[in-house]
Amino acid sequence: LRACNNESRGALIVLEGLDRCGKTSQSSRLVSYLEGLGHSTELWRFPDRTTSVGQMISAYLLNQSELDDRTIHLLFSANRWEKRSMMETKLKAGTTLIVDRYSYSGVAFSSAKGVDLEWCKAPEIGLLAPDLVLYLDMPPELLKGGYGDERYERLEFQKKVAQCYKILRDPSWKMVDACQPIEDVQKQLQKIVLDNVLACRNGKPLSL
Ligand code: DGP
Ligand code: NA
Ligand code: NA
Repeated sequence: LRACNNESRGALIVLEGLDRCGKTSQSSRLVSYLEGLGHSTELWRFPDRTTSVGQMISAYLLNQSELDDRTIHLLFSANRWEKRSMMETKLKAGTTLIVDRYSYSGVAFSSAKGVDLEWCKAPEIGLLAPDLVLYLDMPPELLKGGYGDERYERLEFQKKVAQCYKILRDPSWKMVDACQPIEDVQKQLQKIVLDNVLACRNGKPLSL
């Protein structure tokens, strides 16, 4: 690990991708890896289903409640907003956050339903900007082990989400082929994180 000269805050590292592409297990492996290198690191995920907003989201995802598309969109966003200050505190204290889904999921999943893209982006403005976005790329047809029972876990819908992610994607995103064996995906993620983020962040301010 290269040394960083500036007084360093933690890095905000986001993993994105379709359902069942391996984000969750890759995220936790990344945390163990960074902890092993002596970096204070935490695993976060959105939606965070533990809060009261998160419980509403969870009920919706489990098809236990019905909500208007824009209403649920704003709840997902609110779930990120309610964690913003804690996120900032942790980063400033030097803790790196590995975040399993963030604003890009918010925009991709709602715009896949046909909600206007710009409208979807608006409530995300002002959240903390990630230092690195890692996209686990896997064709929807190849998703491991098929889908579960939650609301969005259907092939036709995931294909639309993949299209929306493509629209959102910018050149700074690091694309990783998630069809490779788990260990190979992890090795690539580790290398990208070391090369791009921890090595030197140059004190990039926390803003979107
Ligand atoms: P997960 O806990 O990562 O399996 O995510 C639950 C589901 O919710 C998954 O299908 C992705 C979707 N999702 C995650 N974040 C958002 C969001 O902000 N907005 C919408 N509409 N869907 C989201
Ligand atoms: Na899911
Ligand atoms: Na996940």
